[in-house]
Order: sequence, then C-alpha cells, then structure tokens
Amino acid sequence: MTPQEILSLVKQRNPNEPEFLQAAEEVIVSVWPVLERNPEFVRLRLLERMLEPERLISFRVNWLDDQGNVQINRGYRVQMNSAIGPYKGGLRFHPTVTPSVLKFLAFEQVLKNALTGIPMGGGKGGSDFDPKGKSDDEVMKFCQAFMGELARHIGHRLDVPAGDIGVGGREIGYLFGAYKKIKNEFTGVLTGKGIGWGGSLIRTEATGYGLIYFAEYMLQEKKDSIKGKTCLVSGSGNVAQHAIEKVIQLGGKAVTASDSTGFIHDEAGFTQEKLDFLKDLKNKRRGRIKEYADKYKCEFHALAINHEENPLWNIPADCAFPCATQNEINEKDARNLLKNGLKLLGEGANMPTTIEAINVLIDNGVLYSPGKASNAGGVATSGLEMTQNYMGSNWTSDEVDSRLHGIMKNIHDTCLAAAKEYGKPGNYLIGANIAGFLKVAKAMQAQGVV
Ligand code: NDP
Ligand code: 2IT
Repeated sequence: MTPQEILSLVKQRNPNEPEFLQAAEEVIVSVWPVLERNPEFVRLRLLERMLEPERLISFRVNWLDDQGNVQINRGYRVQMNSAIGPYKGGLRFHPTVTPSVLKFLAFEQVLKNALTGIPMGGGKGGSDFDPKGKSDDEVMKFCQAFMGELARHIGHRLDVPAGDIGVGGREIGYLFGAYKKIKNEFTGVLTGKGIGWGGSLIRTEATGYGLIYFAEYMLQEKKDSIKGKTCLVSGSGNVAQHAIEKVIQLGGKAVTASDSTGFIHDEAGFTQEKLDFLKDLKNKRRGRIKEYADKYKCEFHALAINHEENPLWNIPADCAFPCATQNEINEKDARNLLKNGLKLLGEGANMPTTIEAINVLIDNGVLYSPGKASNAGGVATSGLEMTQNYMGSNWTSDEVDSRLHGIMKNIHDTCLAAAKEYGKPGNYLIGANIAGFLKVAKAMQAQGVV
C-alpha cells in the first residue's frame, strides 16, 4: 500500500466530497511514516477505519416560520469515532452544510480531541438552516424541531454536541431546553451552556484565547512574543472576537475582522472598547461589519464573489489568524502574506488554509499551526464543562483559564515532540496529525475489530 492507494480508495468511496477528501489527504500523507513503522496498524486497517464514520445520521427537519409557511431543512450528526471517549463536537447551522463538510469536520475533531488529553471521541453535526434574517422565535422553533430528532441519538455519556458556525449561546439554550423537555432529565448533554445552568466559565472565550496562547508558545520557542505584533484576524464571530481580545491583552495589535460581506481594516488597531462594539454588533444586533467601519472611520472592503485572492491577506502583518471558515486562504493569499513578511499563521477556524497554501508557508519557514492543534482550546474547555457537570460543581474562571493554558502548552509540546521523533522538527502539522492519530490508533488496536 502507498498513501496514494489509500487516498484513491477513499476517493472511490466518497465521490463528490471535496472537503472530506482534502482533510483525509492531509492526514494520510502526514501519518504515513507511522504506518511504515507499525505494520500491525496497516494489517488492522486502522487509518481506513478512522476515515469511515461509525454512524452518519441524516434527518428531515420541518418547522413553521413566522408567516405560517412550512419550512424544510436537513439535519445531520456524524458520529465519527468513539475509541477514546463519547462522541464530542459542535453543531453548525449554515446553508453550506453538507455531509462532506460535516465529515471533514468530524474527522478533524477525532484527532483534535485526542490531542487535548481529555477522553473524548469525535463527532460533528448541524443543518443547512440559515439563522441569518430569522427572528428569535423562528430560531427557537427550528432548534426544537431539530432536537426533536437529534435527541434520540445523543446523551451525556454517548454524544455531546456544542456550538460551531451559526450555533452560539442562544441556539444552545433552545436546544438544551428542547432536549430536557423530551428526555425529562437534566444532564450535561450539550456544552457551551449558560453560566447558571451547567455552563463553564471561559467556554465562550476558550477557542480564541487558546489560539493566542498557542501562538504565544510557538513564538516563545523562537524567543519572541506577540507583544507589539501586527495581527490579521478574519471572521467576527465567537473565535475571532476572543482571539482579538487576547491579542489586545497580550500587547499585540489586531487590525482586521471580517464577515461574509467583507472586511474592515483598522490601522490604529482594536481596543477593548472597539471590540465591545463589535461584540454587540455581531452577537446582539446581528448586523454587518461595515457598521464598524462607519463608526470608527476606517476602511471597509466588500468581498467580491469568486475572488481569486482576498485582499485581507495582502495587508502587511507579522501574524495571521484565520477564524471564519474553511479554505479562506489559498496559495495566492499565502504568497501575499509571505511577501509582506509574515512570521506566524495560527488557524482558529477548521481547515481555513488549502493544502497548497500550507506548503508555501511551511516551505518558507513561517510558523504554522493547524486548527486541530491551535483551536483545540474550545473543545478542551467543553471537556472541562463535562467534567464539572459529572462532578456537579463549578470551577472559577481562574481555575478553568489556568487549565486551558496547561492544555494548550501540552498540545504544543506534544506536536513538537512527535514532529521531532518522525524527523520533521518544528513541523506542527505533521506533529499534530501523528500525535492525534497514534492515540486513537492504539485505542482501536486494543479494542479489537469492532
Ligand atoms: P460564528 O458563527 O460565531 O462566526 C463565524 C464568522 O465567520 C462570522 O463572522 C461569519 O460571517 C464568518 N463566516 C462563516 N462562514 C463564512 C463563509 N462561508 N464566508 C465568509 N465568512 C464566513 O462561528 P465561530 O466563530 O464559532 O467559528 C468560526 C470557525 O472556527 C469555524 O471554522 C469553526 O468550525 C471554528 N471553530 C469554532 C469553535 C468554537 O468553539 N466555536 C472551536 C473550534 C473551531 P457572518 O457573520 O456574515 O455569517
Ligand atoms: O470545532 C470545534 O472544535 C468546535 N466547534 C467545538 C466543539 C465542542 O464540542 O466544543
């Protein structure tokens, strides 16, 4: 067997699933040296088994909009791998949600969760429902209809969903209320819950904060720090907001944010007051990013449809933190970043950088961290929320934040150690894929062919 043979098998079995094949290819190539050293892993077909969801649930979601019209959406849950713990991973509500997107996310989640050191398997779910422009009542009715089916497939020891794109505190509240009503029990079946009804302090902040902690550890390796660095951030949702917040707190300068309509470039940099405006705009008023540019008199660039390069990534900066969605940085963007002197790219989103773009960055010595390592603080803190729920107690924010620091440092060091062991020192991509894969593979090996 060669990596190409496995990849062509996976292609045959999953035609028309470009996102899933992209995530699969990256991992197949990275973990190949592990298979060469472990013929037993090859005989047991562990990598191929990991690329096959344990279960993929697809269901119809019907609900009534405010005008009384019947709406039809598709709901999914991909239960990818439960070798090291209950399925765990977010729910995405976005019109671009397909089985391919959810399978790529679920596959990455398996390896990411393994890296956290917390016993969690991997899953992902969601719907093609678009929360944009919907009233609160419509979002509630949709969440209730969605949970009406999902409730049969999840549970606090079985599968614990959380948020992702389009699913934040409001949606988790409605989903949790619906689950509790259907099952007549109060358990930690979802994470990202509100403080006061089972949620953990710092969960909301954890992905963005963890991303910047991870970047700081990468820079420390080079006797450097984020202080004084100009940072590009994309997105303006949960991950982007808290990445910007931590950059500000550590003395860096975040100069951009974006949404699906375009991006703002604020040369003076975000302050906490400006960020509070953005949070209110995006989380409460659910408005467009241009309002920020109007208020603070900075540049707004509307994003062209089918753009070949995104001008956001052509702004001179030391660090880049893509925090919106998959494939937002292509090879051209990577070359622009490089030309302008980029030192570090930390992925906050899942798979925001294409394989070609990653190769450009790594080959030219940019410090690059894959999302499955640098955005793992979110799911890790979900794991801490589960632990608090099982124990029936709540930790302080200092307690959770210090654990988050420890987890990000541990992931960082684990990636470096695995990369070194396999002859690719400093390569966080290969290190993350190998370390995550090894943990899951050993558990599957021990548990037999099931
Ligand atoms: P949110 O829904 O809070 O924010 C998403 C942001 O990205 C919004 O600004 C949105 O713009 C923009 N965006 C989404 N899709 C597109 C698109 N197709 N084109 C352009 N812009 C887009 O999501 P999160 O911040 O939670 O998630 C962002 C990324 O981080 C995702 O890749 C997610 O998988 C990943 N992630 C999230 C974690 C979490 O804990 N929430 C944990 C780990 C990773 P608009 O407002 O116009 O929709
Ligand atoms: O991609 C991710 O890691 C998330 N969306 C968070 C998942 C979780 O279960 O907290």
